Order: sequence, then C-alpha cells, then structure tokens
Amino acid sequence: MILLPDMKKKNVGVFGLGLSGLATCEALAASGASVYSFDEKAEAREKTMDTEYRAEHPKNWPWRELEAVVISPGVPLTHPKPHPIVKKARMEKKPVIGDTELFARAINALPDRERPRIAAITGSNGKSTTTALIGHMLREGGEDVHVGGNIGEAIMALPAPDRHAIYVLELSSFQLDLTHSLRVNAAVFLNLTQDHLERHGDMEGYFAAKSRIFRNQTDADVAIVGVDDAWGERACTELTAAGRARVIPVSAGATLGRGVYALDGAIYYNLDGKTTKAGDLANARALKGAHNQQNVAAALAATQYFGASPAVAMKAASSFVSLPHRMEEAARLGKTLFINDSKATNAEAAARSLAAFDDVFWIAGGKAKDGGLTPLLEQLGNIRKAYLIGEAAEAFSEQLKGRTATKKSNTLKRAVADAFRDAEASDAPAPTVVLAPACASYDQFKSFEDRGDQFKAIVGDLQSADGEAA
Ligand code: UMA
Repeated sequence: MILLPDMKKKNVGVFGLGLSGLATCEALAASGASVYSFDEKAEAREKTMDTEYRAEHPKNWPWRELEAVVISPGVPLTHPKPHPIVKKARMEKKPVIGDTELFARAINALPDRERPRIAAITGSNGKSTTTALIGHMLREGGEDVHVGGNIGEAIMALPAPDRHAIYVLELSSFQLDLTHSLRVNAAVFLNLTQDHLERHGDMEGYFAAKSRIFRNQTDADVAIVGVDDAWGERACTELTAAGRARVIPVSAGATLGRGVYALDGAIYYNLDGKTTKAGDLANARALKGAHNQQNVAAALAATQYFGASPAVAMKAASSFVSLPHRMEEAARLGKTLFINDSKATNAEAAARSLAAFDDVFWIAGGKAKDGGLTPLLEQLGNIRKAYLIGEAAEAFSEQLKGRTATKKSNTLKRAVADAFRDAEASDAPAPTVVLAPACASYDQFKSFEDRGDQFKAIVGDLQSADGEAA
C-alpha cells in the first residue's frame, strides 16, 4: 500500500467507493488521515460500514477542515457538466484530485535517492496490453515491477515505494485530468482516436487530458509517442518544438529515421543514427495485428530506457500471454478459432483486431459510440458476415448495408451460434469468430469483462456439447 505521511491528522474527502476509492480510503486511513467518504450507490457505501471511513453524506463533511477531495475517475469533472461534488469543492476552494495525484505526492515527498522509477502509458487503444507487456519485459529482465492504475490494481493498493522498484502505470484520460504533480520517467502516448467525448467535450479536450502524461518530465526522462495517427504526430511535434531532449517516435508500418518501428513483422530501433533489428514477432502469438506491433515498439523503447536489453525484451514479447478480453484466444472448435476482444469498445479498436485475421465471422453491437462503425467501413474485405447484437443492431445493419452480409442475432448467445454454424459451413480453411463489438457493453452486460466472460462461457458450452456429441 502507498502511505502518505503528509496526510497524517489531515481531513480528506473521498467520493466514489469503487476499486480506486476504497484503496484510497485504506491508504489514507493507514496514513493517519481522517477520511470522509461517500458513494451515490448504497451497495458501495455498505462496503465501508465496519471501517473507520464509514460513508457519510458530503453535506455532513467538515468542509472547512478538508485538505482535498479525492474523486473516482468515473465522476464527471467538467463534462457533460461538473458533478455536484466538484462544484461544492470548488465553492469551498478545496482541491479536487484523483488517486494518482496522491501517489505522485507520496513519491515526490521521498528524497531523490529513494525515488522509484515510473513508466506510464496512455492512449485510446492498446494501453492495457502495452502496460502489461512493459511489466512483463522488465520482469523478465530481472527488475522489481509493480503494474497498476487503470489496468485493474488500484494505484494506492500497489506495494510501497522503494528505490529499486519500477512502477508501470496505465493511466486513463480521466485519471490524468485529476493528476497534477506526477513526474513520469518513461511516458508512453500510444494513439488517440475518438472516444470518451462525453467526458472531455471534444477531441481537443481529450488530447489535452492525454498530453498531461508529459507534464513535469525533465530532460532525464523520455517521451515515447505513437506517430501512426494525426494526434500522435501532433504530440510528437509539440514536444520536439518545446525542446524536449528525449522524444522517441514509434510506429507500425513506417520506417523512421529516428525511433522504434515495426516493419513486416520485425522490430527495428534507430536511436543513435544506426538502425538495428531487435527481433521478429513471428513467435509472439498474443501480439497479433499491426496495433500490437506498435505496442511492442513502444514497450521496447520504454524498457530500453530502463536499461533492459532489446534481446531480453523481444524474448519476453514471445512469452507474453494476452490479457483477458483483448484479442484473447477463447477456444478452437472444429476448424474455427474464437477470439474474445470484448475490450474493443470503439470502432477503431474493433478495426485493429478484425484486421489481424482472415475470413472473419464478426460479432458486433451493444451501446454504440458517436459515429458508430464509420472508422472501419472501408476495411471490411476480410469480413464474411457480421452478427449484430444489442441496441446498435439496427443502426449497424443500416451502416453495413451493401458492404458486407449481416444478420441481426440480437443476443450474444444467438450470435455465437449463428457465427459458428456459418464459419464451419463456409469454404474458409481457418475461419475466425471474433467478438469485437465496437460498442460499450452497458445495454446488455454489466461491463466489457462481463460481456467477454459470457462469450467465453457460451463458447465453452458449445465445446462441451461438441465433446458429448463426439
Ligand atoms: N460514482 C458515483 N458517482 C458518479 C460516478 C461514480 O458515486 O458520478 C461511484 C460509483 O457508484 C462507483 C464508484 O464511484 O461505486 C466507481 O468509480 P469508478 O467508475 O471511477 O471506478 P473504480 O471502480 O474506482 O475504477 C477505476 C477505473 N474506472 C473508471 O475509470 C471508470 C478503472 O478503470 C480502474 O481499473 C480502477 O479505477 C483502478 O484504478 C476501468 C475503466 O473502465 C477499467 N476505465 C476506463 C477505460 O479504460 O476506458 C477509463
């Protein structure tokens, strides 16, 4: 746990009692702070019943004595409109921060010689995979690594800092918006595509939030930037124009005069005027697709900064196991491979995973994002048929008209059965059923994890039925 000696005897408000909020309460209470907590959901409040930070309505908080209000990343800060807790804190002139800011303050309070090193990764797509991959590469190189943040383990629940450790943090735009003093030694900005606009107003707001990852970096630190989209190019140009000493562009598909890039399934780096091949990705089964090649290039750049050898890093890429719900191989049944990419919650993410396979029987739909499937409509050549589910089924069917065959399966169970039947009956030698919804999950599922778990359970049932029949 991350302790906060400076918060001893201070009063702190914590709003939102999910993963990050509860870990924040624990850390603050263990540091000797008086914690005032609240959540709008009764079931979340119940979790604090037997604790010293028992939830209490903010109207009863001692506002004048509060040091700060720590809000969960899911609590709207500015858009669509500031949450009432944010308005109240502003009225009372209290800082509104997130758990990552508390972490930053704990690290900043340490003397230089005791400071751990920090890598942080952001971007619209691929940040969890890149975070886990950097963690894996560094561990394989013998480093003491703590992985957390948006990836699942709340930042305040990570082990206490020690100077030998490297923290590898996935940071969402929501978390970055609430973070002010974090200094990241190796900051990775992977890409930016349309997402979360309801929380950032527009793409400029979203870009500004993501760019906060580079704040507080010094010339000893490195900024690693994916330049395969216009926003990444802009970030790279702006950092270079600002005179930043160490900016490393990364790409999948472009040869870079300086940087780290993937070309034809191999990774190359050129950081000192000489191009060197780091290795091939042929054996990296969990890192299929061009987007993953860019993730590997970024991970190689980050781990090199921490002293890992490219050979160790590339070997680690081959032994990397995919994260649940991210291009995860769910099963192989008959000649059909089932891929769970439930985390593909927007069209760009879905396009990336679909492009990694031939002869795709594609399950899509859910709660659509702005623009629906527009970003992937020009790249449907490998799609045999789309099986549409959830709220978006009708609109997606309209968007796909004349471009690929569709079926409104409506439910996930039906879609899996329809897609499997068609895949097996097709002339494709090795068809793939891909769940890449291009939608949020909330219309039919609790979360993208729930959607992916249900997909795997349905495929598992097909497998058992197949076993019984055999
Ligand atoms: N709450 C309110 N009022 C609100 C909003 C939320 O009371 O207006 C309460 C909810 O009732 C709930 C709690 O706050 O009890 C939930 O907070 P939260 O939604 O911020 O989520 P946490 O459980 O704290 O999880 C957060 C991240 N969630 C979000 O950013 C939405 C998790 O990222 C992260 O893993 C976790 O902290 C640990 O750091 C998940 C995510 O979906 C994976 N992230 C988004 C994404 O990847 O696209 C950004």
